[in-house]
Amino acid sequence: IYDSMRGRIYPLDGKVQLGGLVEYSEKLRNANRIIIVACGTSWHAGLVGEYLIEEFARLPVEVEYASEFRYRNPIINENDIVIAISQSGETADTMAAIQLAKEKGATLLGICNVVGSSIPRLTHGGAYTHAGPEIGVASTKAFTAQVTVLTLMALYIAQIKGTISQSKLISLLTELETIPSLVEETLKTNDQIIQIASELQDSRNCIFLGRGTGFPVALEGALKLKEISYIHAEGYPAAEMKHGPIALIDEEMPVIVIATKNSSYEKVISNIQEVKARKGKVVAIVTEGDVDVKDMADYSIEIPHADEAFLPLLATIPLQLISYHIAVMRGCNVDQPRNLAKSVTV
Ligand code: F1P
Repeated sequence: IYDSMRGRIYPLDGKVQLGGLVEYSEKLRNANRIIIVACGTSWHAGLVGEYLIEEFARLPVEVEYASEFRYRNPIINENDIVIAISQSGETADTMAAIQLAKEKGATLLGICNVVGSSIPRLTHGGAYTHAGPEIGVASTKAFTAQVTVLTLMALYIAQIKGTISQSKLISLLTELETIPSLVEETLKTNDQIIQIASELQDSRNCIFLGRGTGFPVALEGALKLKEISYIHAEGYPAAEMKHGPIALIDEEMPVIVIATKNSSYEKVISNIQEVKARKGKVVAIVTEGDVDVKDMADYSIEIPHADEAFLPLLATIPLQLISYHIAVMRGCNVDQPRNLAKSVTV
């Protein structure tokens, strides 16, 4: 029952339709909670899903590392919906996690890229991301495709639960249609990012900060840098900085901050000031035309304005490009990083 027709959106009449979920609309309406299980980059996409589903559909979501979930004794009920996210559809930990959920009678949905892979066969329904083959080991376009499906899923569940107004839904779906052109716009930052990458290439450590959905994006930015350039990097919710990581900030520490104009903008600005006061080097991802952050940061990368719900789809791109260019400059094999496998099947 996977959607082979792809997710369809109808901005004009304000309806979302995800082929592989239609049959589970009653389950989704009546579910007590959603548990998302995934590993690595897919887990970060799951966190974005949590923020969006809770925001729009007001349904509790837990996001679990499949590699941990499978070995503990988690509470799973028949009214739970368990969503497995996996680019390859073959990750052993994610498969074991949904096997466990199946035994407890939960409804299983999948978000996978590889058509006909094991996870779509193990789950009751779901959606393919149709991102095309990932050539490199590190997941990139699969991440933004997973986030797109999760965004649609959040709006779909909100629609069937009646937790979103028709006018808001229509405005978001209409804007969603413009995202591909905004992505193209964002890719034009590439030359500027090469400059920034050349400044950062010799760093030994790097911190990524974000708030709201900018937080999972920060985690994903840090993971990409670790995976392909072997620079030690950590992502934190910006507000957590004062609870520990701030001790790491000095002139040797680049801090990449998602500082776009959204509901947490003012707070992120004060985080940037805290970093600057300790001589940290700030690279800010900002909304087009924002001169205030530009003046504060050492480097800033402008991305087009979009609704907060779509921030991860745009803000992820400069972070992936930073990692890519740093890895190339350091002579790393970006397609086949050491010690990593495309799908971890053991
Ligand atoms: C999960 C994952 C990837 C990572 C690497 C190892 O894969 O952690 O996110 O980039 O390839 O595996 P998947 O379950 O999404 O296929």
